[in-house]
Amino acid sequence: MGIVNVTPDSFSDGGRYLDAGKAIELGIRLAMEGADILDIGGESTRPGAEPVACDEEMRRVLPVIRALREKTGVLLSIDTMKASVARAAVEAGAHVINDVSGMTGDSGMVEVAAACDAGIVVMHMKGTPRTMQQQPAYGDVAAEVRAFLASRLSALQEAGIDITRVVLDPGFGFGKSLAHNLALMRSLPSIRVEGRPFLVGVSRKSMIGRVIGSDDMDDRFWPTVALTAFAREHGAAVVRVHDVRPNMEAMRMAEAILARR
Ligand code: HH2
Repeated sequence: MGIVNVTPDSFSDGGRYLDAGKAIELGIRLAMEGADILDIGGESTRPGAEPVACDEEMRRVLPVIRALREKTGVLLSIDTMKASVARAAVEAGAHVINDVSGMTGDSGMVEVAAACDAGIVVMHMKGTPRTMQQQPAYGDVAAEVRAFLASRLSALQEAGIDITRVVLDPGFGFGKSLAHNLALMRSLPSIRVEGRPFLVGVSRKSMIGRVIGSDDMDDRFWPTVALTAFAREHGAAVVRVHDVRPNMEAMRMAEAILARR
């Protein structure tokens, strides 16, 4: 899954693709590099990020979705916590709804998901982007994340959603310390629920900067690739990344070793 951030303030590429033309070019390039899915977002979820108004979020993402639907053959995902943005994005051609609040942030989101046949990414987050990194605390982080994902899966099922549409995401960096993120990565196989596949999003995240002791975004490129291979080996079906080609190749290598493609 290649990341297309149509935002001024994303943590690693804010402002670079705010212009629709630049975002579309990026999406086309990532598709050519081998992305199977493009994740298009118009609101940063970095720690402390300010919320974006619904109209503005739609203004950013809808033209990009429409153009990428026309110009690429890959699946398109809308990265949003707002039901109205998700609905408009699906109408514009998005195939997947990726909601970092696990469909808890907007009371209308489950209804939107139930009314269409889009794929769904359910992610765990503790708190909101504004507050989530203020000393997150857990008893057993893996058990708590698993319990949340299981409860969301049940809620979606109760709303009439076929859970084979759902991909689960532990939410790396969303209300988690470095120790929590590392524990979750180690525990991936044990937090699987109902056999649903995992999406892992660690690309360029600060957990990498902390381990390698650098704040430079460029220094996070290779550790991201290493994490992709690790995540694939431990059961991730989708990795959400800024740099598609090297991460896709890392996945292919892990798959060749595991011979389970
Ligand atoms: N991470 C980010 C955004 N959306 N969605 C899922 N499912 N999983 C993730 O780990 C995830 C996500 C944050 O990364 P990015 O889009 O690069 O930054 P920003 O939120 O600042 O735009």
